[in-house]
Amino acid sequence: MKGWNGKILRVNLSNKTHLVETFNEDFAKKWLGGRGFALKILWDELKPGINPLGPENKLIIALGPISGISAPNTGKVVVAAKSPLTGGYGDGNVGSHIAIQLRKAGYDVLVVEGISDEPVCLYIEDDKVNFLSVKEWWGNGTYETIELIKEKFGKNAAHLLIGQAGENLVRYAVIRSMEGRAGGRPGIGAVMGSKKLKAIVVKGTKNLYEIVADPEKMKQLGSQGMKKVKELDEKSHWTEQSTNAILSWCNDFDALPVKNFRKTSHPLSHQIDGVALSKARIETYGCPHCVMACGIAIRDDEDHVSELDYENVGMLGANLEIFDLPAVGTLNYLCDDYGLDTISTGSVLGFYADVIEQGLYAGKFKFGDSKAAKELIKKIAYREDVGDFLAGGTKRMSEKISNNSNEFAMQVKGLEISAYNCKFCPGMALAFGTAGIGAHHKEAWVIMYELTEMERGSYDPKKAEKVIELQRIRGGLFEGIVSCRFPWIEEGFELENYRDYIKATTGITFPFNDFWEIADRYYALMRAFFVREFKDKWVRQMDYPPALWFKDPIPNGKLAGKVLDWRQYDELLSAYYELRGWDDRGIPTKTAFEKLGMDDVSKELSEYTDLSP
Ligand code: PTT
Ligand code: SF4
Repeated sequence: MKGWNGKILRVNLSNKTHLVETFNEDFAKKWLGGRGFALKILWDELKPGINPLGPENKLIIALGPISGISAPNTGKVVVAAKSPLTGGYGDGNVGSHIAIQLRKAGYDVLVVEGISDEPVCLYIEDDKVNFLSVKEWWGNGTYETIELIKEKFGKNAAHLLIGQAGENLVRYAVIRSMEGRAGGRPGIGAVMGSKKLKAIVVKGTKNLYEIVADPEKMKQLGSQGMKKVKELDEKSHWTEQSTNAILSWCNDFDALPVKNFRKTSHPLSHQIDGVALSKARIETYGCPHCVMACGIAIRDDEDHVSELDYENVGMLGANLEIFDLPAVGTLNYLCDDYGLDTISTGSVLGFYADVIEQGLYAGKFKFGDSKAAKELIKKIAYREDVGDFLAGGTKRMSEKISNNSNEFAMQVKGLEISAYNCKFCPGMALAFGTAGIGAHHKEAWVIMYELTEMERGSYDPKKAEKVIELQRIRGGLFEGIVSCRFPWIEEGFELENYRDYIKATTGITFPFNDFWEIADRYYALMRAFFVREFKDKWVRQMDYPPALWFKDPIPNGKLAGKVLDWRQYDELLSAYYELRGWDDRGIPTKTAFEKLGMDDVSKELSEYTDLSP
């Protein structure tokens, strides 16, 4: 087999042992890599109902067949586990040198099991696995820990690590890496913390191209691709503002989250938009092998260097009505240092200010108060006072507050919605509703098409088709090959390039339809995972966005009064299910599973719920 090492390194932190398992080409072709490998392992090995923060959960770090290879933007890894935030399958995509080093160490997947009796750093050097006691690192923020890692292992050591939020089991703690890289929104950092695993460091010495089917071809394609993406970026100037270019666009189209998603634009939004960010830039950060580095860092109001992406600015800025870029920079820096997801943190604080304003909860926090937001972020990371309550995420908070507060807790399946306000975007609302891990824009960013190429307010089933098309590309292909999707989405670097890379690395020609079938397998298995966990509590309504988008119209501007319509959303959801071959509860039918070669999943799921034929 070429393209994959064919090896899974399985490490047990409870008894400090490890073993190496192999997989064959059939497995690799069926699941491709990254998200696919993680999903399949977690489905097969986790008993339903286990505590995501207990010893039975497993932390997966997974590569794809091109991650780490010298080609555009391949320095990415998938991190995954059963999510402590949603209770379903959860994952994230992080830029890290681990993409290169784990491959050079000879593995495609690292599975971490058990719980250590003391804080450890897992240090992998080819076939040597070291469990290093790092009691003195426990309690440190991520920036200090990265410095300690560099001191101990050298300045280029490939790492993944957590901050205090992961240690204290905040349900939306992320895993961090390098300057400004973070991933695993559904609490994968808390899973790492529950295992007392402060950091993972990997060094490998094998030749990266040893497992490549046609090394010369791959090197040639890789360097041509890097040159091409660089040229495309020079023409598009996308990296001048990077992801934050979208902020003024969302504001102009009434799709910006402002004041816990109640408003859709704000007259001060220009103070935190892409132009403002670009002007404030003091440094640029990027992932390994990136030729269009998108991380714009500014000096925040406490003199830290803080890297800001759109989601961070949208959720910690506009959503909290904080239109002061250095102040937003500080909130972002704190989230990075403690290892908190910025999207969920912005949503939790927005919801908290909202329930206080509505008189549903006693507290002093108000929209626009960056000083208080700073204090609250610290309290969340340490679970101090009200921070313990906020650390559960908006769904758990609303369940405790009750009084219909769930209507404006901005989440789907427990995962907080990212920074797109969909009061008048039915297609994007469907994308959030049906994203495999809960409300994440990474799967189907249909809003761009909905606002530019489609009739915006329409519930045309074509929108369901588009959502599936994008889920296949973004949530399937890019999460399976494990490479950054920005060259494709932002610079127009064609998908054919990735098909050619896979051919050169694995020797296998995957027609696009094979990629889409693999992607459909991911979506069927993510859904099966949720259904197996929730059993008879699984209902179609778990694919609904919050009621606010249906009940609370856009307050002002040219779209004043616009809001989503329940009946039509429900019809659009039915169209989506039909296209996927799922029943009207949103569960794949036996036939759909069979078509994807997943009879085993269908059989097991039948133990928990009646499947439609
Ligand atoms: C991603 C989510 C995003 S998506 C952002 S900004 W974005 C937030 N970033 C955070 C951060 O920073 N610090 C922090 N403490 N929390 C954060 N939470 C939020 O996490 C990220 C880039 C970006 S920037 C995006 S869109 C693209 N995402 C990709 C993806 O998902 N898959 C893929 N194949 N390629 C992608 N390329 C782009 O990567 P999650 P990163 Mg992230 C500081 O992981 O859990 O999916 O959440 O990984 O290395 O930081 O790169 O406007
Ligand atoms: Fe990383 Fe941004 Fe480059 Fe993608 S474009 S690889 S997210 S720096």
